[in-house]
Amino acid sequence: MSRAAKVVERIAVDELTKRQADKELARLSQEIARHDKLYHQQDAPEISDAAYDALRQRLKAIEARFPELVTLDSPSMRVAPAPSAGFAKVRHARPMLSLDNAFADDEVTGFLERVRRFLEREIALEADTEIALTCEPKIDGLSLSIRYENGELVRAATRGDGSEGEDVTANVRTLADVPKTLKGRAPAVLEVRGEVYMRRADFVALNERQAAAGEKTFANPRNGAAGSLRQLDATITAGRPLRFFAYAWGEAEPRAWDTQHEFLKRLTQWGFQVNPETKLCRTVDAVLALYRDIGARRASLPYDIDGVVYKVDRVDWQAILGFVSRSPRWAIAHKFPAEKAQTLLNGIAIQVGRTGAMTPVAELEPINVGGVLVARATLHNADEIERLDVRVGDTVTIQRAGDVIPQVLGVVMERRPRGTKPFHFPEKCPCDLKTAVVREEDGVVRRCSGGLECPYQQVERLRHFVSRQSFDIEGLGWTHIENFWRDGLLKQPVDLFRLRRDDLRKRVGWGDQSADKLIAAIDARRAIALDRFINALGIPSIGEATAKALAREYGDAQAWFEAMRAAGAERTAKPDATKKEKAVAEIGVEFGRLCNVQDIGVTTADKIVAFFGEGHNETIIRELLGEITIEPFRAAAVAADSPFSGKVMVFTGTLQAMSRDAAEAKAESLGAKVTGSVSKKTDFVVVGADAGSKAKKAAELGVRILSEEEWLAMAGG
Ligand code: D41
Repeated sequence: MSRAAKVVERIAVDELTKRQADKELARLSQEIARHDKLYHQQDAPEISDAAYDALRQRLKAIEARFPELVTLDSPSMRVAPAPSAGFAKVRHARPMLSLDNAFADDEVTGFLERVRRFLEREIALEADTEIALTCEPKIDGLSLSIRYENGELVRAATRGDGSEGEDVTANVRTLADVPKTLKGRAPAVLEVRGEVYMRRADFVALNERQAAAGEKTFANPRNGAAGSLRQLDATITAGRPLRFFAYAWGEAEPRAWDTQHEFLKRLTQWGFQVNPETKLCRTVDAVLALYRDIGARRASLPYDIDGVVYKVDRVDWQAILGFVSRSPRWAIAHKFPAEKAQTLLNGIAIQVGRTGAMTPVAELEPINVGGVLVARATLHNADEIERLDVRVGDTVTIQRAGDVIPQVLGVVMERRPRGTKPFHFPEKCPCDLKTAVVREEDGVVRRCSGGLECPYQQVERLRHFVSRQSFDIEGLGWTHIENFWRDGLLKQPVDLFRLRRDDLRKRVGWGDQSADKLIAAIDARRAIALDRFINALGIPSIGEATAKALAREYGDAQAWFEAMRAAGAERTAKPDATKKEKAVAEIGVEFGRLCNVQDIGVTTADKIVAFFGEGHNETIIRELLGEITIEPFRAAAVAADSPFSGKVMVFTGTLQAMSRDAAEAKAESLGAKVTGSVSKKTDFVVVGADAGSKAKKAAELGVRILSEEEWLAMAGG
């Protein structure tokens, strides 16, 4: 700071001359902008919050005295960005509609017939009038609405529930495909809608970078795009290879186009990217031929698509057709079927999970399935291998549908080479201990009996411990855990809280900053909610939902520990009862109480008390309690008057508006009980994209099925 500035600063606001005030405002603006940047973008503030507030207060006081000196770019005109409170909500001026799906050709024919009949009835369309359709590849990304006023980008929002999305303006401004200013003449107000996506090659490269840095990798380009866009720090988004195809408008004032294809042309003139595969088709035959052509070239396109969208080209007809619930009558998405492919089975590997469950995994000659390189597929379990008679060296048919793990459907018997041998499930764990494999009495699962000693289980348990639903340690990736485990830094959960900055910063690829960041992320989790803590323990059969039910029932950690010990003692005294009613009535109060918790029966109750009966588990918990505090369970306020109150719900398939986790949490907050499988007791099944057997089962049982849109509407957005 210069001497002169210092002198000015000492002058009370009341005594400043206008000239001095002008100078002082310029200086303050600059200072505030510099500190904003240090704080928000570099995470490296130089002054205390109080000192920063003092700068802003002085600026405001001077501006109040000399309003004529307030400039448009004064810090007082900007709202300081919230550091990490998530994204602000934005209401779309026009709702973002969803699309109906067609899978078979006759559903497309049916769609066109409905359109024709509707127009014949409403505007006496003549029978031989052509209804032209714009056909656009359906990009598998995430939809966005970008608002321009007088040609300037003012706001960008995610689709959200269609009515309200999240403000991602700062992030969207970093996309090269999105013009900040529209080229040429532009409407006074224009909302451009389209899809943010990532090219497959860019996605693979991003994942490689992420993995090398020990950061989270993404399952597919769509998740990569979503994860990259939804960054609170827009500088991270700026470094990600995001692209944008524009395809629709929301509010448009004035609208100077009469057809969709004309609008697409305008988009390119304004500076947007429009998918080059888009075609105008005049007959059903032309539409279906295009669908097959694009389908055949699907894998060689540089980005993922999951169908072709057909739109009635004329805007006046679109307006007459209108929409039903939230889908336009004038558009439909013709989806591609789940992709299948044949490839060579090079080997069968055995994966060991945190509870020792062993899953056979097919190691495949890598093959492109619907645009994604598949090198592994699940074989589910030993029985499945036997049923399919899959042998190493076989050519197998695999299938990939949406987000689900690819699976082996069967063997191409004609192509079986000579000399193959039936697969024998190993009798020893693949870990160094070579412990025996046991087959569970009641099922098909085989387990390594090594328990806590098995290195695979140790690593998996640690991964579970830090995972998002458990301790949720930010920035501690899977590769880190394996490396820390190998180097002896992390063997038991408690070691996490004993990691020292010095152990980290000395590691290859680490420095002071990354070490501090991880230590801070760990410290941030030294207080944890009871349900997360229970989940983190990784008790067999206890997942997120059951952990929550237990937390709700017992309230705080001490009460839960004591109840579990008492239940264990009761069970040891009466080990025979296995029927629930009998167990509840006869074994004892605490064991009975445990059996009555949601989703828990005698088998699960036994697993819980067995867990507490193991001395080393008691030790693990005791040590953890020396490092962390467990917060009592706080029930989310439950709305008693919601349509889901007291109902049993299942979510299946991929949801668009929110993650499955978030949707389930929302349902619970509305008083629903969320379960994983469909039965006669289920009240609602919410079906997202690519839903499989659960949706089918719901239909068979006559359970009420809700689309994502219906669910959102009933849940109040
Ligand atoms: O490529 C796409 N994913 C795409 C999505 C597209 N080319 N056009 C679309 N058009 C619409 C309407 C007709 C409603 C304006 C869409 C979507 N909607 C859409 N994407 C996700 C939900 C709806």
